[in-house]
Amino acid sequence: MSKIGVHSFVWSAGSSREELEKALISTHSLGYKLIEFSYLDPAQVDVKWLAGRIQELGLDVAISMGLPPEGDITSSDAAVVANGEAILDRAVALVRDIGGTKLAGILSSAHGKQEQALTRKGWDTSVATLAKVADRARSAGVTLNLEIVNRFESNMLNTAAQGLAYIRDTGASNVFLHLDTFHMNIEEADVGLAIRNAADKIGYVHIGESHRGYLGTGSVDFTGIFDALVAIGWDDYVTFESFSTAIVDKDLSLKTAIWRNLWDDNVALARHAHRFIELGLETARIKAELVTTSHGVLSQ
Ligand SMILES: [Mn+2]
Repeated sequence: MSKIGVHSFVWSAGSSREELEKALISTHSLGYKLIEFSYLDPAQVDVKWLAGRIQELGLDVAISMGLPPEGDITSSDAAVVANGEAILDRAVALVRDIGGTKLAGILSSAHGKQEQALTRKGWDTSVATLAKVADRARSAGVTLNLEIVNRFESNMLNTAAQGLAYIRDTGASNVFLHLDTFHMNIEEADVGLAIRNAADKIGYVHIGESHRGYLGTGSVDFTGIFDALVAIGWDDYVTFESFSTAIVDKDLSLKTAIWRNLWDDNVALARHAHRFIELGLETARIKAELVTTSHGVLSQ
């Protein structure tokens, strides 16, 4: 069985109890095993209640976030870096309190288009800061999964290879890559090869189409991706991520440039995505078996 998750923004960008409950029920009833939430402010959301509902439904949970400009840990301003470190610590605490183990997203730099190239000093500041957060995250049982995003959303980690170099520099054992097929489709020379090359450091995977809508209706090479995931023995979550103007999170919709309506019916979308991912992985497994099995041509 494949472990398939869904980002809560497929359901709603709201964080009222009613909206969260609806997102949980929809996730569960369509057969998804994990729900991913963008960072939720514990001052606004009853985290204890939410953790209880997640557990009652037998779901897993992940939290994702992107650092804001005022919390950019590549900054030369120590106050900005300290703010970013505190934001990351709060997110780690939320993952722990909500019953999860994975913090994902853009954790090493600000999320958004930058006007300047990253400097060596910026890289080093980020590595040193994230290593400290990782140390504390370890005692909370939380891994940090660095989302590799395209050039328009960060000036830091745009390819899996860059992410591997960053992880090496942190020296931390609980820092991994969070790969996303939408971003990889833009930046990687070969998405399948990139997955194979990063195999032992992949911690989390987003499945998204090139226009962020229905899977299979854009230009992402899902055959190559599912083949690679099967080849590396990936047995952890792949999470469906899709955005449309039908559901708008003020901050994230602007940063990810969601200007078009790719769908209105989120139930139809999510049902299709689950079937698409499950069948894609199953087909890749059958292919892998076929090319390694030598059923005889000889009759008895
Ligand atoms: Mn993503």
